[in-house]
Amino acid sequence: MPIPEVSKIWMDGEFVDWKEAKVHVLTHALHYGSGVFEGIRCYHTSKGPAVFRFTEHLERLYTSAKLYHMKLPFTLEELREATKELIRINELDACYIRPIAFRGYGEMGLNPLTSVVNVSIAVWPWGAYLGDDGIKNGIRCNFSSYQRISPNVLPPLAKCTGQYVNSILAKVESLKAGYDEAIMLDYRGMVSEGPGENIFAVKDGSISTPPEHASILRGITRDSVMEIAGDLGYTVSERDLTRGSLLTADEVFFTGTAAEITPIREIDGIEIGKPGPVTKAIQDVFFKTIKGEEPAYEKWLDYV
Ligand code: PPE
Repeated sequence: MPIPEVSKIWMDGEFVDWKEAKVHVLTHALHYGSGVFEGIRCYHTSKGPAVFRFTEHLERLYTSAKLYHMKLPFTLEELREATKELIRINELDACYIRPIAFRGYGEMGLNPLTSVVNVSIAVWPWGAYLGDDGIKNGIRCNFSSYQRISPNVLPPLAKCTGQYVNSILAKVESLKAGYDEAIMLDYRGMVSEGPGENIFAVKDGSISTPPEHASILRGITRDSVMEIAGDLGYTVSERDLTRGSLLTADEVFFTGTAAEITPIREIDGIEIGKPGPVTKAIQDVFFKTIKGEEPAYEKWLDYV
């Protein structure tokens, strides 16, 4: 589906028309993937639009930039304000927010340090990433033949544009094989995550998710789900999961800003089952939270 156009995009401090938000074809990041980005959601609440865990997302943008030796020419608060103003200008009630900082036009060659750092923020309405039906009834996945990038190849905890070619290969392989999404293993053969989602398994009422050393992105939805599940009284552990433990789990689900909480009902032709009670209980609290209907998690909403 084409990106739904809105009126303005923020580029290096200016609000420019959607159609004019362009970069030069010799932009460094286009050639070498030298950009860092975020994916954030703003939700409709009775008190107006609210950005979910905005500070944590912006902090992760600066963490990614640090790992790639990039100094952003804007402060976190400037980016927060620019985003809010952009949402207001575009009169959006709910949207996806895509900030990106990238090495721009100037010099070619692998040394990025001499290239300018450009920053832009775009917002647009974006529905369920893996489909409304996926959120309700679950999706079908396979184990990818592509290994997830490992810490000494590229830093998995950075959201760098170039790193996503690994995710793209896994995703396309899955789609061409008739699945909805991939599950990637790490360099040790342990479960890592999806191309753009963290993963959780439920067994006998206990919840597990791969730890940071399983080459994951430290997901903010993952963190939210761990807190919600703990508050619901479930045991949540960050531990290594084998392929077999995932296939024999009672419930498996993905988390992510785009994917929100999407149950997985089948992996490699093995039935996991319909979305189960633990997944549904967490989904229920999560979807109330983002609508501003859970006072305990109001702290995660930043009103526009
Ligand atoms: N792992 C990866 C590799 C990843 O890209 C994401 C987010 C997550 C885990 C979940 O992290 P969080 O959003 O903080 O809960 N993926 C973003 C980009 C998806 C895309 O297709 O683009 C997102 O969900 O916005």
